[in-house]
Amino acid sequence: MYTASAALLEALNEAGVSYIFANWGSDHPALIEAHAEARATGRTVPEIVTCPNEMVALSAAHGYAQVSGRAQAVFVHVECGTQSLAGAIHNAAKGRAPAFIFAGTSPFSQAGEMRGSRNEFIQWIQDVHDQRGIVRGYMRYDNEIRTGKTIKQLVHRAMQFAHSDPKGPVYLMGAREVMEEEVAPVAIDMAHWQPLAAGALASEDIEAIANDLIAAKRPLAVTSYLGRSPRAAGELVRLCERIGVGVLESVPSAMNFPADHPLYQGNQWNHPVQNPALAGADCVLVLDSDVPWIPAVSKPQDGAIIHHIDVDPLKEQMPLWYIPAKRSYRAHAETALHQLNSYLGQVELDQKAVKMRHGHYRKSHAARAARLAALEERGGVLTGEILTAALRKYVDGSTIVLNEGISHYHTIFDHLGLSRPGSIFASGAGSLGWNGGAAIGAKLASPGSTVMALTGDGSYMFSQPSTVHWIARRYKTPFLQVIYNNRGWKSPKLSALAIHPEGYASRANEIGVTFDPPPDYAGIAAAAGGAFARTVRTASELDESLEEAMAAVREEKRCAVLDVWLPHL
Ligand SMILES: Cc1ncc(C[n+]2csc(CCOP(=O)(O)OP(=O)(O)O)c2C)c(N)n1
Ligand SMILES: [Mg+2]
Repeated sequence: MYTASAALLEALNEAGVSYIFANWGSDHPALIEAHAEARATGRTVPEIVTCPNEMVALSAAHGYAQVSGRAQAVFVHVECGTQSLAGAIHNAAKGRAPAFIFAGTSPFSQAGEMRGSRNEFIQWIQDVHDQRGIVRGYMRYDNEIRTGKTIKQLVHRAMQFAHSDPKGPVYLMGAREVMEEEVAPVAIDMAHWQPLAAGALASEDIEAIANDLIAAKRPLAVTSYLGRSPRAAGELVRLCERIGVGVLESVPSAMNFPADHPLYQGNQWNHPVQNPALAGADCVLVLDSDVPWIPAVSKPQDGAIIHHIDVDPLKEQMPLWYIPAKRSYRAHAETALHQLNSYLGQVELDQKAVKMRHGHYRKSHAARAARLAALEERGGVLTGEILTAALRKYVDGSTIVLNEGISHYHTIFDHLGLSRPGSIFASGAGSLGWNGGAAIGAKLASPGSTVMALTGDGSYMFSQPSTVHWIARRYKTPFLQVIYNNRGWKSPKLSALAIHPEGYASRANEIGVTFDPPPDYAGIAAAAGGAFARTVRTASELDESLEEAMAAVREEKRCAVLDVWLPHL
């Protein structure tokens, strides 16, 4: 029997989807049957990963896409499962991660008119007015599958949206009767369904940007997510070395520029002070950034010339967004930087000026490196800096780090100091709990890599660790998870104090952000998935615990969770 559901699975296979992160329900009999039939008859279909929680499912697809660039499928149950995707929807949308989401809908017939008609009480209750509306504000594309006859074209159109800049999640829904419909096979030529070609700069724009950079005394590039296309970081290095451009990462969600490069000037988050590199720059090239600076606390000097190249320069998902750019360009960073480098290859540069720019940035880079090294010196207290420096020893050429450290985001970027494209990711968004699912996805996308998920204690709880560690054992995706445990939510406390530094909250003993006594975080993972579990309360326990945890991941191939107690928030 060849149904709409069989066709959907075939389309996913054609689109290169390897995994379906699935949470099944009464809307899915046709898909379950089609998948089982494909398996029994030897047709290739994506592998099903059973996900007891939908947020974890979409986070896994998010992590997979970050590592591989490819959308995977997430199957959820009608509007209920759609809602359970929860904040992972925000993360995939804001983080521009491609993902294909399918949900069934309540059957539209109730007297047995068609195969798939209602036969369970819940199908009346799950009938809602606008299921797609639940996620519409976040999807690059959403549609209802109304017939199985064109289902493959709809899947490939959705995938084209998902993989075209600005990338992101897409949503299709289909009722049971439609998913059961028997259809004739449709042949698809994948050459006609590729993502849009990368956006490039017009030739006069290349010249204008290059000339402003060359004319500047202190040119600076600011970026957040350019490194998601691995070759873009190399192009940025070439550009910066040729002219002497410093690089500042703002709220990075990828490895954008080698941290050990003398032109690297660090990364900024919610630091409540003016960034000196930004203040000193007279020409700023903003490349792929949602928040290049926070103008109320830190911004470029008045009169600085700003050029802005982005896959999404209008920030179409952000109602309020502007920077004082001389010009903004919609282009793929790797392509645009390659164009700029080709142009610069034919231009004679003032080598004295280039040398002076390099000299300035080299000096501030070295001063920063010394400041960071001092923070890693071991005293009695186990800090986030010391923990991260200890972790750095275990990072090799195939390690993928996922950073959901929240108030330790910058500590992790600073003290890991990574330089390989693709070696580190953050969610790129703001709904906590991405790291656990993302670690599963990252490991599935790159089985040969060592995956490290570094998380705040609050973010560990948000990540649904019982589901994550059950999946990780079942599907053999071992990773190291390190909890930066400050016994609660430090960030909301910092937010309150930033606005009300002398208020009642600043003097209160309890403002609802602490977790004392905390759960046995590592024990949750051990119970759910047999993870190696260890709580580290002092600096003296750190090295041995890390050694054992890494051995559990690399040799025993099981997850390890280290709950590391840092100073109380
Ligand atoms: C789903 C979700 N709920 C709530 C928040 C608000 N929030 C931002 S940071 C934070 C605390 C996170 O705690 P933890 O991971 O321990 O990091 P810490 O701030 O302690 O470093 C919270 C609750 C959020 N961003 N996302
Ligand atoms: Mg915390």
